[in-house]
Amino acid sequence: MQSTIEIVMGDITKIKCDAIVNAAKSSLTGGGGVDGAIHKAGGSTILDECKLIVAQSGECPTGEAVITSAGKLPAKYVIHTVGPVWEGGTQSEPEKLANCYRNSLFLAQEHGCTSIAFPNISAGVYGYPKKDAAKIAYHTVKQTLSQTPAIKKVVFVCFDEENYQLMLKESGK
Ligand code: AR6
Repeated sequence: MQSTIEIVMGDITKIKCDAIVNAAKSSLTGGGGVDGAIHKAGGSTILDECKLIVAQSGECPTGEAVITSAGKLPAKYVIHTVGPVWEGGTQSEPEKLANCYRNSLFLAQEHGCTSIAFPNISAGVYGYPKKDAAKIAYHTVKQTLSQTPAIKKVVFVCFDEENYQLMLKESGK
């Protein structure tokens, strides 16, 4: 079966996929934006698991991903990945952002997930130019799906109209 990529507008905490992805910070201590929304809706077990991961393995480097349960959310897992802070494109931000999508897909597959939902990683507080972020998000996922045959459905969950339109454009729709 061919994998599908959906682009929707909405709140990722409401999405019923095996895994939803969080745009976290390296300390995995929660924050604003989608990170805040996920911890608020999911409850304290997610933060407890994040603290355990940091205690055992240290902070999560930019571009890497770790997995926890999803607490009270409809998803089974939350994959926490750390997007790059935009610094003008001089700090390998495109490669780091692509790694977020790749590593999240691989981690989801390792945990038996068949569906995964992504927010627009780095396109908020971290200041990544939205059009460039959308391009990397869509095309990295499309390319990586050939290496993650277990993943049958990817949903890009956009929180605002601008990101939604940019993602649709990248998808050719
Ligand atoms: N569902 C889907 N997308 C959302 C939601 C939601 N409930 N809420 C916000 N977004 P951001 P970043 C969108 O700032 O740029 C945190 O404080 C938002 O509109 O959440 O990677 C972390 O702790 C934007 O398009 O993440 C880090 O310190 C996208 O999610 C830092 O922010 C990402 O915006 C990470 O910054």
